[in-house]
Amino acid sequence: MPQMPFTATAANAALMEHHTLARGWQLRDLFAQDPARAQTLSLEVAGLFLDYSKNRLDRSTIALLVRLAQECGVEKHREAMFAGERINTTEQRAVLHTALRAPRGQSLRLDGVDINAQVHAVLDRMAAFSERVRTGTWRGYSDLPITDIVNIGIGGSDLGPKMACQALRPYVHPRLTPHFISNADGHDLAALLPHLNPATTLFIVASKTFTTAETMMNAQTARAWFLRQHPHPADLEKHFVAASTNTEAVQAFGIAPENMFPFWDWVGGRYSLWSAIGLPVMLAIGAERFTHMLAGAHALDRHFQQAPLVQNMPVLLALIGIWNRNYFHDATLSIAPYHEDLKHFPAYLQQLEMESNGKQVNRDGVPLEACTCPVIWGDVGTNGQHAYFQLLHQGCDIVPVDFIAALKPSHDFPGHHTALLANCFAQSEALMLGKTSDEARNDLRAEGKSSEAIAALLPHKIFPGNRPSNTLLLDELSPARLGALIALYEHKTFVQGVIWGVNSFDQWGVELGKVLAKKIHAELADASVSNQHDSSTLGLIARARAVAPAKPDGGNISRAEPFP
Ligand code: G6Q
Repeated sequence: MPQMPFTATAANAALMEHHTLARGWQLRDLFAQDPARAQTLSLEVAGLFLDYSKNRLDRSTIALLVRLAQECGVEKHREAMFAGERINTTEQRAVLHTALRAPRGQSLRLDGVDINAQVHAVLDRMAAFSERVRTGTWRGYSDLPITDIVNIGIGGSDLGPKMACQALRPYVHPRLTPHFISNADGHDLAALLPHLNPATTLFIVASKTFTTAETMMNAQTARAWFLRQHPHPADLEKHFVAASTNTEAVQAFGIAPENMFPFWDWVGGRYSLWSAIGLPVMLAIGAERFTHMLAGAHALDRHFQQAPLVQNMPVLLALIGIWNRNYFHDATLSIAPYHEDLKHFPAYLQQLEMESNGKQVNRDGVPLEACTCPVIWGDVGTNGQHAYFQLLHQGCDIVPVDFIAALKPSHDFPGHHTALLANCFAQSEALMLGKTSDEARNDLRAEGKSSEAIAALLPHKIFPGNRPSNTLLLDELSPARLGALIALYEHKTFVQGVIWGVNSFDQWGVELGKVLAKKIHAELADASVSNQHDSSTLGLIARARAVAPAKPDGGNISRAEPFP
């Protein structure tokens, strides 16, 4: 049966009508009319507290949005995902990242294979390896323990582990420093390698396909650097391991099967943190804490599967996003973690949501009428306040915000954390309340300004308010809470994908990027190659050739001198 767009549901018609009322609501009035508003429009799950009361909605809006989710078959699709149906239809793949965090012994078979046993066998190997590295029994070629871990991967093979290692940095083993190299741009490797001792460095080549150009280039450069300083290929095995699904390519690179940690095609790149791609995280925080992260995510999985839609945190987060995007037409969503350790979280969500739901056709390939994923962006508070928050308060576009904070800090410097939380709460309050002309005038009078000064300044001091936000509070930023937080957004993304009608698990735009540059790369590397291009592209190629005459790519890392 062809897929029905959400715009054709009865719930959408009711929501459109409801929106004609809701768009006139003022949040400050809604709060004044209902003292229990925050209590009604909030919930707590797996150590995460979500207050969604500062959105332009009420309980009747939520009821209609839940109807929308039901009419779009969210429950049926959710069951299909957890059961291992091939819901990634363009690649004919199951989508089972939830199986990666299911406790040992849960029965889950895919094509007759017990994937729970497979998952735990790899987790056990990762744990044993991590234990050896962390205790120092895994030694480099000069019999010294490992001090630096360099993850070479990109996209889904980079953003998750990089975000998690930063988020959990208080838990990182004191002898180990994780590094992440992703870009084709050699500047990153050139800056890092001179600071590394090859004898105590472990490289993880992380690539699901083991064919991604950037990763392969960086891995080859790292390998060449290692061999230049220690010309003993037999010792590579002490310093290079892989996380991949492609055994042949890993072996061809020269990494032995026992140093490869596998995963499976039913794990999407951006959902792979929980698999062998999480190896740098496990090395950094230890297998036990990694298990806590998995358990936090699993707690959220169970909640997502079992809680009624109206009390289901990822479903609510998704529906609020749909309300903002498709009814209020807000084109972006800002992520504002008030926690320095979550500084890579906006970039992680950017990939999760935009790569999953940045689509223009539905699962049947039919062009969509309604908009899909908003632009996701953001940075940590309070830094954002001193930069782009101006636009959030007084700009022409309304930008919904997800504020994220942890109640307990992991440091004990007096005053800092209270100030941080105060800023976080004050921003969402100010965005919601705004400042009326009367309030602004009173403030200016209280400052002793003259009538002329008040008249001149007043328009600048008015804040429209009524700007929506969610606030997510974690009791602390522990491995378990981080796991729950990530799973929350994964399932939010899934629910939105179902309602928009897209396949959230393919990424043809990424595949395009993987082939596009090849033609021009050949022309830059070999002046005798020329293809047809527009005049702009030809001009750019000519400029690049004029500065750096074409030469075979060998990678120039002359700054990477041997460790003294
Ligand atoms: C994620 C995408 C993409 C992918 C990278 C790296 O969902 O598919 O970001 O993770 O392109 O791919 P490899 O892991 O295969 O190197």
